[in-house]
Amino acid sequence: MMSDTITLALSKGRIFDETLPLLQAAGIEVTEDPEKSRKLILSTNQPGVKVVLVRATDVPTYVQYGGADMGVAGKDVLLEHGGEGLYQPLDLNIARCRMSVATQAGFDYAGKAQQGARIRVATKYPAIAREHFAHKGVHVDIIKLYGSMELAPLTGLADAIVDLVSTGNTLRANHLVEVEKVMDISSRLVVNQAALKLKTEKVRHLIDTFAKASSQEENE
Ligand code: PRT
Ligand code: MG
Repeated sequence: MMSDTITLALSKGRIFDETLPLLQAAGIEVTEDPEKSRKLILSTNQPGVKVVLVRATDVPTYVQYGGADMGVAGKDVLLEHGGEGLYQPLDLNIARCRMSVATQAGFDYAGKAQQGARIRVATKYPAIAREHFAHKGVHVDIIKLYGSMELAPLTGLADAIVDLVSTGNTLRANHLVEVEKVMDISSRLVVNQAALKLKTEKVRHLIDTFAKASSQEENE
């Protein structure tokens, strides 16, 4: 990417939508609607700022290798990626939800997830799940899934799932209950280490503006 341009990696959907007000606070207006166009590189009203659209799980990778100078990624995604080569200056407090353990309503989670016991957990988040159960001293067989995790306890594939919960509607619709919160989740700003050195002024300005804009929202 051109060295006088700042590229920001965002994923379509809630992260894009909730980052827009932060960009606006920095005077940046994205001039194309990602839901109406197939373009993956979006211009803004500022010639020196571009947005690239990538899958949520690819944001850390783009920023790590300099495919983008900055990005916005969920704590879930960052913990699974490992955060290597990323400067993480700011919790933006957007796209909030929680990581939780869920089971079928009749499952005796408290009884089964005891120290020294063994349970089967299906999840898209193996690193987070592994760390959670290791901390509790529970042996865990992790089954990695890429979607429709709610099916796993219903079909007998696993005793429990570890997944993101927001309203709880998805769990309720599938007769699952949230039995334990693993952690609160929000999205963070991530910055490429080289961009921080080579484009210090522009990067710092954006970090400062986002910091003010996101804490203002928090205080409202
Ligand atoms: O959807 P896609 O496969 O394209 O990619 P993605 O799921 O990785 O992206 P996206 O945009 O859905 O999520 C991006 C980030 O938003 C995640 O990494 C989280 O940090 C954050 N976030 C906040 C959420 C949610 N809330 C959320 N509710 N991500 C996913 N969900 C899903 C959850 O997995 C579950 O299927 O929504 C469902 C639960 O919602 P409720 O409201 O029914 O409880
Ligand atoms: Mg999704």
